[in-house]
Amino acid sequence: MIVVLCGGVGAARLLRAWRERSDEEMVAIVNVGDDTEMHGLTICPDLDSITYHLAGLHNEELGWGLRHESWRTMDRLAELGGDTWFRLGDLDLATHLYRTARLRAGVSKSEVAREIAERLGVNLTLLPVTDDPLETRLATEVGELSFQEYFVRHRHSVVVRDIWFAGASHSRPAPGVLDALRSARRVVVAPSNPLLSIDPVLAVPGVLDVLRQRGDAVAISPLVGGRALKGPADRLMGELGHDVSPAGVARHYAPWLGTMVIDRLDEAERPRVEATGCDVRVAGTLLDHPDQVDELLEVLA
Ligand code: FO1
Repeated sequence: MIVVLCGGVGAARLLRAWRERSDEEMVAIVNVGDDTEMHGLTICPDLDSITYHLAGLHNEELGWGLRHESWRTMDRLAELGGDTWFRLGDLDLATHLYRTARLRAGVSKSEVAREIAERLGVNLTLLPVTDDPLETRLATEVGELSFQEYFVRHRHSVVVRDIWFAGASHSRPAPGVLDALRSARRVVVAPSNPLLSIDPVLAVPGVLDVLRQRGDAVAISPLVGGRALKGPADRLMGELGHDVSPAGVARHYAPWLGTMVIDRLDEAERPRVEATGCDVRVAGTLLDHPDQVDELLEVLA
């Protein structure tokens, strides 16, 4: 069995490519620090991004949400003077309505994620890293923000001074998370934002211990040619004093990382990454060509 530590879209694309090429059992352990409440509804963007991608229902242009989406509810809400900076599509709303009702009925987030994935025909196990409250918070130049206020409302363009995961220290791993991490043939860290997507997963007590004991996790660098594949990882790493390079990511993961996969474009970075103490593999990591995907999956396998 393969376990993948996941944020949103970058992880979703990797899982989709992998699922298309392999029958091996896969467990995605998913960040919940981006989860939010809007209009009384519980939204889990990373769980939903992965579910929608694997179901083939994702919205390619937006990079989030569902394809063939419409926005009549948001338009109406705007007419009423409601808050519409975080846009919930008419179809996507069904997911949030379903999830919120189930949570209110006392069902756990992980069970609801399983139900939604099953109904949409997703054939891998999706586990939110915890069922307990865990919220990514950011200290920024405009004050303290939730993840979605930073990411969507401020378009991740304000300077960040600190990041923390409220509730993490009291949270428990969701059922199955630690067992999957212990028994996996391979643990892979998706090319997700290290500070915003992977760190909240690592902040759940028990996760880091298993990764340290194993010492063999394989991470794919989310930085290629000094830039993030998507989102603000490059900017954020610089703002928070990290080296904005695969070596900076490897150093951040160093206490538990076994192997770092860097993109062919960054081959010259190999010695700097190796100096952090991990093995290095070089492959095309952009998942934009079938041959590259095959090669990357071979490296990860
Ligand atoms: N991203 C945006 O840029 N604007 C939005 O209005 C927005 C709404 C939204 C609603 C549901 C959902 O599951 C995701 C949504 N996202 C939106 C994406 C989300 O903010 C981020 O992509 C992830 O949290 C980062 O992984």
